[in-house]
Amino acid sequence: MVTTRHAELGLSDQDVLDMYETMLMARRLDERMWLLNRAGKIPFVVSCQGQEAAQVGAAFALNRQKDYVLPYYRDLGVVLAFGMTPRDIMLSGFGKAEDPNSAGRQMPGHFGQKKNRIVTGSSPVTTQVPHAAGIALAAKMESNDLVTFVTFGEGSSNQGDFHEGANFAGVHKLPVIFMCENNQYAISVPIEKQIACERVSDRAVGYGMPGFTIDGKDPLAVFQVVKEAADRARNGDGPTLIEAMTHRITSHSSDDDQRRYRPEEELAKLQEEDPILLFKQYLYENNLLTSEMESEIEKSIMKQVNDATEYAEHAAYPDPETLFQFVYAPEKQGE
Ligand SMILES: Cc1ncc(C[n+]2csc(CCOP(=O)(O)OP(=O)(O)O)c2C)c(N)n1
Ligand SMILES: [Mg+2]
Repeated sequence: MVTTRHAELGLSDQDVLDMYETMLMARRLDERMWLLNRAGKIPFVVSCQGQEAAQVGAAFALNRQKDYVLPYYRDLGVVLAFGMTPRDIMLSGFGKAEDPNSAGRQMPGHFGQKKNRIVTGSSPVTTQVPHAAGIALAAKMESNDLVTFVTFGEGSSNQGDFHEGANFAGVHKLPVIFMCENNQYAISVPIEKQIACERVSDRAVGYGMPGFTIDGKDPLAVFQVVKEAADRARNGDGPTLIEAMTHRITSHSSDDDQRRYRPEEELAKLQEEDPILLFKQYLYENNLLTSEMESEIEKSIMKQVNDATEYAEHAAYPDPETLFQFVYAPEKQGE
């Protein structure tokens, strides 16, 4: 009998189909956001495209009923896997009152949803890293069997917050998984102008934790290394630094044009590096997906994307009366 890679990792056929659907949902929502932006309907997009395998592979390796995630702005795949809905995502894109992240205050990509243990982040990159260490410290002090999972770009791994958070987690052996989504650009700055060492994962040794660089185009490779990191964290063996190598398919954001700084040949090759197409190939090769199933999945996803767009476009904006909500503590009676 031939064993498949996913079966060896303890994943069922349905698990990998669920992974694929989540990746595809992230992609289709993202593509819709660009259309809406170019049509002048939503102000801003920051994309997950090219990084879905790293995000979904990692999220599936966590305990999605218990663990805490501290995503960065590209992590649509992570937050969908942790329970955000297409409507939630679109409500955020349109800045509507029902947006679960910030009730329409924040730019899209600032994910946060208490019920799904998605911890809100700030616009200054990497501030989520010390927060992940802090939540892991609380979990350890309370003997709470949870892991925190925090992501960031490779450019952001040069910020002080990364080094402080990683050092603290290493010293105190905290249950944190640090995952750098290395898409090899920080806006227009290429990797060779960002770091002096060869790999971001080389930094792990300085903080007393294991470090791994893996193919972030392969959700199964990411699943495996994140699962092992989560097992170590739950066993009291401390944090892990993972570097998932990815490609950024789109411009940095809807306010950027990557054709001005990335060579044409590099952009032309992105199709070959597309994790959705690569994973689809795996599913076909292992007879898990047929063309009928593929078109059913595609249809069902587009139905949800259309529903979410329609719902969010017609939803109410926040009432201006609520402007100061979540900014100042409410005035107490009699003061
Ligand atoms: C502290 C801080 N400096 C600069 C910025 C502006 N900024 C936003 S995203 C970004 C690039 C980050 O690149 P990287 O960490 O590689 O993530 P990527 O966008 O490539 O996924 C910069 C410089 C910011 N938000 N915060
Ligand atoms: Mg980057």
